[in-house]
Amino acid sequence: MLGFSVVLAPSFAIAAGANDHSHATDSIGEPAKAVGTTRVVRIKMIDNAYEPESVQVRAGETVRFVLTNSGQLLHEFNIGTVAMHMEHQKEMAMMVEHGMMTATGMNHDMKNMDHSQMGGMSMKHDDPNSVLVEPGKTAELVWKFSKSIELEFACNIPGHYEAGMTGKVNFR
Ligand SMILES: [Cu+2]
Repeated sequence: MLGFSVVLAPSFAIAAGANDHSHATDSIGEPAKAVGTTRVVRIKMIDNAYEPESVQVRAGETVRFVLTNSGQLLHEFNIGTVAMHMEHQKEMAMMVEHGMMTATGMNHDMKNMDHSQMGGMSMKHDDPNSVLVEPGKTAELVWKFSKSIELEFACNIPGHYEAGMTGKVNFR
C-alpha cells in the first residue's frame, strides 16, 4: 500500500500542476459579463501588431475589449503573464500542426473535435483569457483585472509574438 501511494504521488502532482496552469486565472483577473461595464477599449489588430500597444487599467476594473482584425491573418488577443504566453505558444503551435487553425482562420470542422487521445492534450481553444479573431471580424473579451501585476496582451499564433504582436497592460 505504501509502495502504491509512492508511485501515484508524482503523477498526481504533475496532473494537478498542469490543471493549475490552464485555469490559473485568479491572479491575472477573471472573465466578466459585459452587463454594467462602462469601460470600453477598442484595439485594432494588424499583421502583426496591435493599435494601441498599451492600455491603462485599474486593479479591480472590468474592461470590455472590442477587437477588430484589420489584417489578412488570424490573430489572438490573450491577456496573461509573459510565462503564460510562452506556454500558450506551444499549444498554438500544436494546434497549427494538427490543422485546427491556418494562417488565416480557424478550422471550424475540427474546432470541437475530441482529441483526448492525443496524449490527453485538449485541442480546444477555449481559454477564458483569450479570443481568436479572424480577418475582417470583430470580437469582444470582457475581463476583470484583479491586482497590479506584470501583464501583457499578446497574440500567440506562431511567429506573431516574436514579430512584435504584444502590448502592455499598465496599472495606474
Ligand atoms: Cu497575430
